[in-house]
Amino acid sequence: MRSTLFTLTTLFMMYTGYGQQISIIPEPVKLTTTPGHFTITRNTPIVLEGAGFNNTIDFLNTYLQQLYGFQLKISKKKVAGGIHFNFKKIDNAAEGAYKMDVTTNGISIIGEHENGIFYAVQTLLQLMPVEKSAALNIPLVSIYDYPRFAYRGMHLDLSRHFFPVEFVKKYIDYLALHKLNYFHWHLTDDQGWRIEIKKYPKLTSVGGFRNGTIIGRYPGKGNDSIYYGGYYTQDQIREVVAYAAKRYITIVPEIEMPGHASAALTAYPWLGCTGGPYHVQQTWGVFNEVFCAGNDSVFTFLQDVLDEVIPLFPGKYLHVGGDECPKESWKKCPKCQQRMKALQLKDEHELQSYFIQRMEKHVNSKGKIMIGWDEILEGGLAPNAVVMSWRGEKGGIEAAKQKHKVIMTPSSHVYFDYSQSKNEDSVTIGGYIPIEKVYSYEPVPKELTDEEATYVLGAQANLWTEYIHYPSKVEYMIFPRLSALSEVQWSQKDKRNWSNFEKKLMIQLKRYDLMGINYSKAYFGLKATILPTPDNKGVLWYLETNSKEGTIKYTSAGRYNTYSRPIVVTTDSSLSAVLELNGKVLSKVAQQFTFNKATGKKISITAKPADKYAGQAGAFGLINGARSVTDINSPEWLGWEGGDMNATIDLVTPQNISSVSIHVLEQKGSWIYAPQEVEVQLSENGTDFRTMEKSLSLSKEAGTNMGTISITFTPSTARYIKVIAKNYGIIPDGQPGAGNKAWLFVDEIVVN
Ligand code: TNX
Repeated sequence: MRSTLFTLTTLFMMYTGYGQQISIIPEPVKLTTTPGHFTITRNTPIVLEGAGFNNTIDFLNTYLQQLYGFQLKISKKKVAGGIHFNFKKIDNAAEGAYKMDVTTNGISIIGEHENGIFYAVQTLLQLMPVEKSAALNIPLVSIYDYPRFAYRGMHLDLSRHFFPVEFVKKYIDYLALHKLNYFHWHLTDDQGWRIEIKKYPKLTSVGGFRNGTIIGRYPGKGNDSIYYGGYYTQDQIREVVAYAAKRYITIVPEIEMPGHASAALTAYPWLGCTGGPYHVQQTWGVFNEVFCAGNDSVFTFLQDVLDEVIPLFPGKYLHVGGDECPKESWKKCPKCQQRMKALQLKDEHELQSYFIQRMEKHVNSKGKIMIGWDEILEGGLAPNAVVMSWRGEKGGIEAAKQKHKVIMTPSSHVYFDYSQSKNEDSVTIGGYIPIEKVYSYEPVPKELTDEEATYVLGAQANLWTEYIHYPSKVEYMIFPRLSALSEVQWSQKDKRNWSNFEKKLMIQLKRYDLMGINYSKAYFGLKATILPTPDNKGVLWYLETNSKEGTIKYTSAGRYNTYSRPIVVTTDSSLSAVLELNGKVLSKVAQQFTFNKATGKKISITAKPADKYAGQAGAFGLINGARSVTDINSPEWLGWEGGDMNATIDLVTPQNISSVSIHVLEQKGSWIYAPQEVEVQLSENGTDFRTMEKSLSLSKEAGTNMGTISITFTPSTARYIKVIAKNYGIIPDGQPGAGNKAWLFVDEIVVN
């Protein structure tokens, strides 16, 4: 028996008597430790007190074989000193609960269900040393654990880029190791149809391949003209489903409708409103090639497709997409218009809603629950649908208030296609979601009452693969953010602690090394932030790193200096810095500063930008002397979805001013528009403003999507400058994203 005197319960990092760190991700509900350890050797028996442990034992033995070079044998007899598996009821715990006790006499694992036993083993793997040759000393612990959320998902887009079955299985293993239980398999989109449908073979033979792919970031530097594609046969799908089931992972297949349908329309042009011809898309974005909503044969086709898909996936959910469906072609299509008239639908949003509701009836009739992206809220929600909230939390909040189940997957926190570093070398879709931002995500929005909160099934991260061509890049994008995600999904809210997680992460990364995983080292990179100086006479270039090793050096006037405190910048300058270890550069950052009368002064804005484009150090980013040099993929941008920029700069002292300009992004394919109009007002006291001039002429910079809007006026003296940039409004017909709110992106306001 263990003496409680020696039992140490702590939320924080733990060491065993032998100095081995205990680092379990996701953090369990309850963990107590005692000095000492139990050693697993090749002779340690696995003792089964029941049946139904095969999946778990196979997983454990495969892991041991791969990492430590041996497997364990199963003992028929109840011998002491082994790893004991047993089923027992665990009171008041959620599905997937387990208990594990490691004593000097062996390991006891109990669970209520098979998945609990499986999760216990995932925890056990994390108690093993991260050095290959070390003895498998397992610290003495007692753990009681169960998940916070029933839905713990991770998505993978196989349409934009295709990955072989072997890699999909590896991906599933990664999810299992982090105690996730849903894999959202995005199988169809504009750039490729990836699932065999026997009744419609052209979906894959034609729709599964494209004649080229855009080079570089959208809008791209040409096309590689390489025939590209692939698909999964139904046999392969069954194989993957079975593989996932052995890891207690349910696959949610996604068959996109009514938008993102170019690949299907290319295969069968009669599915579209115009009859084509269509082509499998070679670039990224949102396209007007959508399923016709006025033609009954289209519904028959989609039902046939689902009738082949549904039997392949035993899980209860089927995802029908529903996102980003432009209404262009429906507006021009006589059949769609006829349908709207006949059903007295007031607009195309109601037609989309009709489309989804009609499909839901079919899905429900087959005993499945339909999931859709949050656009399915527009025009009326299908009665039994589960909503995946991706455009922030809004959709999830609204759905939960309507008593619909929701899965939170906001692009502000869990889009793993976004950069995890501010100075990312490789091409990504944009944005900036470092691991700490993922970790900070709370899936239950505070706007919900306790009762409404029960509709939140859980959370999921998405990996869209526009800019992810190879498995190694998939790993780079999901790791180590997957570790943070797993605590968001599994751990109790009061058990989540960033500084504790940071310590555990150091061990987790070593485990990833042991497993040969290609993870991002952004966490250790140099981070640069531009901050105001207390006297508003310049800006501070603040450098930091989480790396315990290396020295930060920066160049100034052509020579290296060791960084010790924020660098004060007061004039135009070009700075660069490195994190250096033994002459090797681990990470680098560079920044160009261009000064004007507003740089480093004070600023306030009325309407806050969107969470995911909130800028560096908030609104100060607009007057920090720094601009984006890399189009959308820069943390310099502040972005408003549908809203205006209304900024007031305080120059601290009155100055003579004759021009104001703002630097903006115009990338229509990504729904980002230059403002309709920019207005400048001046004031001496900050209350009474006089309007100077308005301007709407954008002068574009050659070779980029960026440009400047300048307002010049008769020189005037003022201390306060109000700059109002009016959002473009609703995206016009004929453009990608027509009918949606345009984004306004601004990175700098220049006053001269
Ligand atoms: C939006 S999230 C999409 C995808 C893109 C992704 C890129 C969603 C439902 N639709 O089609 O790949 O953005 O981040």
